[in-house]
Amino acid sequence: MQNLKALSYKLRQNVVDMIMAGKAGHIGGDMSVMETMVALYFHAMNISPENQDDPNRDMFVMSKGHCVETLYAVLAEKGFFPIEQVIREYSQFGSKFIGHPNNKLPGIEMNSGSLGHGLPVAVGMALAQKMDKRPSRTYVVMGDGELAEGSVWEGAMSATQYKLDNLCAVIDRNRLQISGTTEEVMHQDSVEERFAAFGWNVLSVDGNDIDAMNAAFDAAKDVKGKPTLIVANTTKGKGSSVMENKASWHHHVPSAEEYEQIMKDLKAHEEAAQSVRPEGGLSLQAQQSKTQAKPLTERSEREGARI
Ligand SMILES: Cc1ncc(C[n+]2csc(CCOP(=O)(O)OP(=O)(O)O)c2C)c(N)n1
Ligand SMILES: [Mg+2]
Repeated sequence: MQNLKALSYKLRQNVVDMIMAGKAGHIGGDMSVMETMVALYFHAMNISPENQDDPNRDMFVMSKGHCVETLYAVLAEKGFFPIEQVIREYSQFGSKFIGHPNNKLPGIEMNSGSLGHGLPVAVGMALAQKMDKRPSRTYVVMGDGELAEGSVWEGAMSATQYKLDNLCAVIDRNRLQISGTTEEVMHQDSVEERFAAFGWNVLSVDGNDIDAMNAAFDAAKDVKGKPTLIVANTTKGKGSSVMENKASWHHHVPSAEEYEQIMKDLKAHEEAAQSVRPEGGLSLQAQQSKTQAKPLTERSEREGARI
């Protein structure tokens, strides 16, 4: 039985180690989106190193590509590559583990980082799944600041036009973007009402509650005839008061003292979660994650996304 709450705090520590070693990283949004990513990869999605080229696999797009460190941590835990290799190579000259997702790496379907592109591409993926009559689903994670990009709304319109009930989008609603609050930079309340007006099924949950996220992804699978948006209400920098809710931690490398305090806080959260018995058993995907990852070499690297 795997405790996904404890896992979320363990993986946050891997992200912080990555950012310390690589001397770069979007730490605030990495921390807020962690439960979304753990729920996707260890509960909701049918994806693993074994089926990554199966046309019936679920598709994932990290549209807020600046938070690639959390994606790396989750993919490493699933067995796509060893976490030691990521921490050693992340953001180093010549490395494949760069600061935004690229599809030369196993497990990554789409290059991202230029905000606003993920939803339109995910619409295309979901439409292709429908046209090919596949049982699979497409998931996309966006930031709330990202909603200022007009292409998001073109994607939102197309998704309902084509009745893409196999598409599930998440907004990491941490209420901060690069330079301040989303309401100051480009107001958007209510995200829920806006997407509902575009014809989406909308769920609004505590996005740092792993059980709530798992339940939301389950509920989305039962919806017919329209896509689902999960508004994941989160805290930017979640896990340590050193970084929580501070716009200046959007991109920030902790000092030695900050690092010590953050790791102490994250470990305390992990230990507290470990003392609670998780509900339910270990999912199939979680069991698959136990397989030993082989280091990524030139030969094992993917040649590009195969959709
Ligand atoms: C098209 C585009 N414009 C600007 C940027 C620079 N940028 C990187 S992160 C960011 C803020 C994103 O905020 P949000 O979507 O809320 O992300 P989060 O809070 O989850 O980190 C911006 C403006 C970008 N990556 N792409
Ligand atoms: Mg944000």
